[in-house]
Amino acid sequence: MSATSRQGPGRRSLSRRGFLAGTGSVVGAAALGGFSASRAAAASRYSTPIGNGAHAQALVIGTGYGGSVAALRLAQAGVSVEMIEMGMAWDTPGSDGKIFCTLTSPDYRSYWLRTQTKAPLNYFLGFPIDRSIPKYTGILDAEDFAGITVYQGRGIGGGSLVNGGMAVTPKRENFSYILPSVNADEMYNTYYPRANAGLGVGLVDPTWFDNTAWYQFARVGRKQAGRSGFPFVFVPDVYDWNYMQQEDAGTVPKSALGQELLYGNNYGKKSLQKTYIPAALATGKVNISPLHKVTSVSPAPGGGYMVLMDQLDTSGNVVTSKQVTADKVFFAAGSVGTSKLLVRLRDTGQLPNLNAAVGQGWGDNGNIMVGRANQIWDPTGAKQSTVPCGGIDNWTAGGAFAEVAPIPTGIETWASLYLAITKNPHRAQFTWNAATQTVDLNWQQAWKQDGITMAKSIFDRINSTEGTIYRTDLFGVYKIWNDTLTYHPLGGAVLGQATDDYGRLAGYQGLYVIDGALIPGNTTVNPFVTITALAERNIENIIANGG
Ligand code: FAE
Repeated sequence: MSATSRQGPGRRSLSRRGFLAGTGSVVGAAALGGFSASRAAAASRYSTPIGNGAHAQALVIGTGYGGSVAALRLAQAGVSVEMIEMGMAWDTPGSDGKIFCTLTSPDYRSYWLRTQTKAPLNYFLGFPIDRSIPKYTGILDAEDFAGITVYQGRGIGGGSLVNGGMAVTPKRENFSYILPSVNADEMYNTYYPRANAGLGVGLVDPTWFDNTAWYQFARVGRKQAGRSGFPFVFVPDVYDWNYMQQEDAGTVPKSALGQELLYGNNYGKKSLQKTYIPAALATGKVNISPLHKVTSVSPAPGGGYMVLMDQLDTSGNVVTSKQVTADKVFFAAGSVGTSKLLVRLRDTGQLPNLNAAVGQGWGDNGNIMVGRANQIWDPTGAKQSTVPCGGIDNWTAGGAFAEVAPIPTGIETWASLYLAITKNPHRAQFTWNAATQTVDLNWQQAWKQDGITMAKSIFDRINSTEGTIYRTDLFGVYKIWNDTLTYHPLGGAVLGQATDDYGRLAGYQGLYVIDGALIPGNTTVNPFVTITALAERNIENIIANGG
């Protein structure tokens, strides 16, 4: 049954009883078992795009973490939900029999409407490695702003399709820095555990870690961190660790051990396509429309909201435009997507009552990448799992938490690669540019220097202890730091500023933000567990209060 109806607003109220009745199912059933059946159901659901003129009780823009939590919990409370996703469904294999391509052979599926790849690690031994690809609605968007490239996932599942799956709950003592107005007790007692369970978070088996060739690179990272006096912590992940051990044993097709990184994962990763989304679809109250891009939201004459969207083909052309109505609209288009939409809608007159905080408080989670050249007796291994599982914690003393990342090229590189999350204090703002009809972001590349300084608090010391140097051949010619990107956009519609303390947008009833845009720029660790937990907290309050 389609989630769409034409009956008009207010058919069912959101009720606490309905919400509570449904909450138990996602964690056990969807996160851990019944995956194939759910996936099959999901595939058939994706093929019913929303009709022009349709009415939805709740419309969710985007299918990443915030959107998936919202859809599931609303549906469990009895609300019909239409999810609108600009990217593809990613449920159909290509001619190679695989849904996703590998890191080392990126093809048309790799990038969102680009004619050349834009790999974060774009040089090797000083040579550029980007290559031409056909323009296609691929899975990874490298969205360029003046001072930074923001990587984002495109498709049903949002960032969960492309990310490393590192599922880190921040240290409790850092929580007031991340979300100062949110009750930490509630988050750590209820919503972080709920998010971790719903996402299927787990840890690598330490005995296997200690022995497998696939994590030699991480063991080198641990040894060197220890020799310089830094704590090394295991980082949980949503990858199915048992599956990875079977990959190692050669009994199942490889994904983490088969160079699948950045452009999707065919087997072992529990993306949202295996957890929250099938659970939402299993309620029978959720419909998803892939390749539909929301372009406008404005008050509808009879109440509720009018939502305009373009249906795209796989070259990015508009096939048709649709106009639908919805009682309530949830912005879950990601930090950048939600911020761009809201800023444009406010400043072009569709949602003029949105306040001045919309567009502000955007940060890069302090992302900085760097490589080190190891001594000849410290090889990092030709075999490298694409799933990082450990990090170096120097947050309190130096403002940096650095993950030991793989370089899964299949050859020995003697390189150690890191993604550092730093306490970079700079925050940027999105603004509407009437001349170019675009939303600009005023981030400056020079601001990354603060993050570099913090990352150096770890790596200068390790280099000194080990007698090693930085690699200069991975991000350009004689370029040490990758200071041009982020994988972790956060903010732009900050909780308690652009919205109330639960994501209700100021100025309008029935409009909500429920994604990374709520978080003001930094989570001290990788962000998606916090985005999920905050969404769980906010949607519970929204449902309990009838919206
Ligand atoms: P997100 O997941 O980005 O979902 C937004 C969705 O909205 C996307 O599917 C968009 O296509 C869609 N959308 C946007 N605009 C529109 C529109 N106008 N109409 C319709 N649909 C639209 O948002 N985080 C971690 O915690 N651990 C990691 O290991 C990690 N690794 C990462 C690696 C990479 C390469 C990348 C790109 C990100 C990584 N992240 C990681 C970040 C994480 O994926 C990101 O914080 C979350 O996905 C953000 O969740 P949201 O719900 O905010």
